[in-house]
This record gives sequence, C-alpha cells and structure tokens, in this order.
Amino acid sequence: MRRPTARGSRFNPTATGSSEIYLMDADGSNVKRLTNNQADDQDPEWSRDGNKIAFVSDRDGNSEIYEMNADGSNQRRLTVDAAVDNAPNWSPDSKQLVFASNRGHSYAFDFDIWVMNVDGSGLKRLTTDPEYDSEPRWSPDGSKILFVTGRDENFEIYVMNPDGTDQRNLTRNPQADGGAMWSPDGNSIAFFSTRDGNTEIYVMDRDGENVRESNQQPGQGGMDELVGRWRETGFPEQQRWQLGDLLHGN
Ligand SMILES: [Ca+2]
Ligand SMILES: [Ca+2]
Ligand SMILES: [Ca+2]
Repeated sequence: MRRPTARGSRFNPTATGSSEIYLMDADGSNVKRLTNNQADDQDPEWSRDGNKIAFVSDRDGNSEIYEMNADGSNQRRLTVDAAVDNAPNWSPDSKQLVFASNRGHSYAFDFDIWVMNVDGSGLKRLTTDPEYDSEPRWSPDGSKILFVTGRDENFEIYVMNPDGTDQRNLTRNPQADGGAMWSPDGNSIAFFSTRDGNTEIYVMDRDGENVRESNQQPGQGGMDELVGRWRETGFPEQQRWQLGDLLHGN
C-alpha cells in the first residue's frame, strides 16, 4: 500500500513565503495542498492509523499544535498558550499527542515534554528539568517515549514511561546525541551523534546497549540504506524526511 506524504515548505514554498503542508503519493505524484494561509504551517505528523495529521502553525499569533483530517479538512487548534508549542508526535492508538512547549518558563530554551488527548484535554507535563527537553517520540508498542534533553550539559537521548516516570539516559556520551527515532518493531533506535568528531548515524538497542555506527556517512546514501531496510517493515516516510533534515543541518 502506498501512503501519502506530508511535507513542509522546503518542498514547495508559496509566493508569500509562508510554509504550507502538502500531501503526495510516495512516488511524488498526486500533490495536494492541505493548508492555505499567510502563516507558517509545518512539522506534519501522521497519526498511526493514517486518518489524521498533526502539525504546527502560527496562524493564531504564536506556535500552536493543530490537527486535521488526512485530506486537509476540519483543521482544529489543540493548544492555547502564548508560549511556543511544537514537535507533536502521536501515541500508537492515535488518541494522544506528545509535544514540546516552553510554557510557564522565563528561560526560552526551557522546553518540556507535555501530553494531551487529541481533543486538547487531559494536558499533563512529563518533564520538569529546567533545561531543554524536546523531540518526543512514542514507541510503537506505546510503553515508552524517547526525547532529547540538554540536562546533562550536552545533548542526550532519554527514554521515559508515558506518565513521565523512570527517565533514563540512553546515550551517556559527552558529545551531542539527537534525532532519535524508533525502528518499526520498536527494538532499535536510530540517532545521530557527533561522538566521532562529525555527525554520523548510529543504531542502538532500545535499552541503549549495542551501539553500532551505520556504515556510511549521512548524505552519501547511509540514510537511504538504513531507511530502505526499515521501510520494508513500514517505516513512516515523514520520519525519513525529518531525520534527513537533521542530518543535513537544516
Ligand atoms: Ca503556543
Ligand atoms: Ca525542561
Ligand atoms: Ca551526549
């Protein structure tokens, strides 16, 4: 089955210069524009059941999280806060969203991870550290949430339970680690790290053990090879796009 792909403005900026979200088939055909306004609409994330797309927009004056049907209809705002709300990611049952926000903090870089129901209710803060916590990614089995944090002086990949308990450092490396994502079976985590002096892709087991470097440099086919293997078992297309952005420093 071919799944459509949502992308932000890098794919097709509008004449006004604001980002819009588009939908296309996996082969690039059948392009359809889903948002249409003067604000920036970006960071599209499919729900795991394929029925909804969460995204980030500043159409109401600041960065908020929205969701829409996969055809662009019924666009609804989910967060209402003057702070920056971004990085939405769905629970496997498509009933909840994790996201990052710096709400309530005077230090702009102090983002925390929050969770809410898909109608915006049930808001709960999962991290409380005064440093940066962002990029949440819910595991395919629903039991864990990955995130990136600056609490240990350099960026590390942590994992926690969906209620915020048992926060654990998986990378424990003095260089920057980030861009974490789950393999479709949830047994492995891909991430990038500068631990060898430049940015490279690594894979580790879900407990942080057995770290291995991918065998090629990012941007020279390494990402495609990794994604090619995972896509055979259902690797989400839009995550490839996002990791590709991170690896290329965009
Ligand atoms: Ca906001
Ligand atoms: Ca924080
Ligand atoms: Ca690190």
